[in-house]
Amino acid sequence: MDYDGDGALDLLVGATHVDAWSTDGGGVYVVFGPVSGTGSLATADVLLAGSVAGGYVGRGVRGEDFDGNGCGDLLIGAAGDDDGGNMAGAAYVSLGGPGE
Ligand SMILES: [Ca+2]
Ligand SMILES: [Ca+2]
Repeated sequence: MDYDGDGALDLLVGATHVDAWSTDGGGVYVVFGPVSGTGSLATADVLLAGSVAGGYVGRGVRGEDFDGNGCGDLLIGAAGDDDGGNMAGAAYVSLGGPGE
């Protein structure tokens, strides 16, 4: 999936226990490609982090061009998000493109 539209595939990594904004808010790391060798997520290009404690953002993540503009977009699951009710879960879409 090419999130930033530069023609190189990018790497998505769901990390449900990331505490960037809240405890176990979770998140999805994006590493812009080309990707090779060994690296650390501490140097990832983007972290899309959940703000709901225990939301577990990144439990599922799918990259696909949902709006048909030629750039990959992200569908991100948050299994523990309670905004819609106790343990209702949530899904977020992040539209990719140049400059993302
Ligand atoms: Ca790319
Ligand atoms: Ca798109």
